[in-house]
Amino acid sequence: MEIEKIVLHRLKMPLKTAFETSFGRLTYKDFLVVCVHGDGQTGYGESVSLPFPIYNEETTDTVKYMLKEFIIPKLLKLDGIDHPEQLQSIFKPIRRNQMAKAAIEGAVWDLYGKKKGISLAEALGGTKKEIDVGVSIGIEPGIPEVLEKVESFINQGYKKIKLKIKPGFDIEPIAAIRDRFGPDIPLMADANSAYTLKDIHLLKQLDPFHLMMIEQPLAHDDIIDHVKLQSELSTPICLDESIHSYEDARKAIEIGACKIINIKIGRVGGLTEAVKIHDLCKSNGIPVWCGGMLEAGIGRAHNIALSSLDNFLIPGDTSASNRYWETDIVTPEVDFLRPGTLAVPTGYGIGYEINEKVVEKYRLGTESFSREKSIY
Ligand code: OSB
Ligand code: MG
Repeated sequence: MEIEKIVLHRLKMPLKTAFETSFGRLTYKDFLVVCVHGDGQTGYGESVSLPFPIYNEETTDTVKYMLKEFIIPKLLKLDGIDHPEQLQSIFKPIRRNQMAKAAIEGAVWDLYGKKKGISLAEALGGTKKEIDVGVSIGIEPGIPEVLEKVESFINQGYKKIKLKIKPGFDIEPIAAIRDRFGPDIPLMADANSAYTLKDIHLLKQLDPFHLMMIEQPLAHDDIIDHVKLQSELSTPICLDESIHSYEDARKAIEIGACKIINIKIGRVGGLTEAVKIHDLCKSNGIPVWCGGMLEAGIGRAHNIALSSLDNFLIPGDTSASNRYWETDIVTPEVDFLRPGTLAVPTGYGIGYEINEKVVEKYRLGTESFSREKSIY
């Protein structure tokens, strides 16, 4: 595969409704669409970082900086690559910056699928034809608003309801959901690191609600304290923020820090690493699911392809485009095949076309980098 030209579009898309977590409130998504041109085809990737370093240390500006200064020059120097897996060794001298690496790696995987004439799901080893999906509900002003949202998403058919919690907004909303919708709705909580071990007694109060799991209750960089917490809780712990690599996952599993792992392609540096973590979890009997970063359509398409691997046993956060967007940047938009189920596309690569009109509508700027010269 020749990599001849790389184009970055910067987009700012307003969310239909604000999304609040324990670390902050988001009203728009600011991201990069990465286009990798080679052999007459174009592969697409999307940066999943947030505009602020509140989920991890990266931001859309740091992603852009890393791409421009270090990652793109490395790729344009190559004589071509045979397989996207080779990017891992090419990126190795660059520490961390997982979301920057993943944005371009995703585009190269798409290009690879297109060139081979296979879907991205097939290229990754996925076998599922359809995937079940859930939805993530942000912190709402009050319990009535939470109940209203839960009801609406259940009616739409979503197969997992994930509620963001934080100290002062945890036991009560969970109790209210169970009270109203019963013990059988698939319900989980995501704390985004809002608690410490001092809160063990509080977190234990969640056990009677039989949540599917509690996601990332403790610090974003911890696995040790999670072992202690898991030994005291019957609710399974799922790690999100703490897992940046296969090695992180191996250690967390080995010491018993979690029973489930949320895999986000951006957080772990790309699809190759995501598949490795999937395989590791599978061989250890740890179910995984695909997390979300409020992606637009390209990022959603990558998540769907990844979720077609067989150990994605729990519905992920990849909701339909209309959960967040007035109009998405792909066509067709990501939509249900049946309520709560998305089809895994069979077209080449990501299997969605780019809606250039929508990209243009939300575009703040474009930069192009080619083999001969870089135009800033
Ligand atoms: O912790 O999973 C998270 C969004 C932004 C940052 C972190 C998280 C989230 C979500 C939303 O929960 C998932 C989605 O719908 O994309
Ligand atoms: Mg999370």
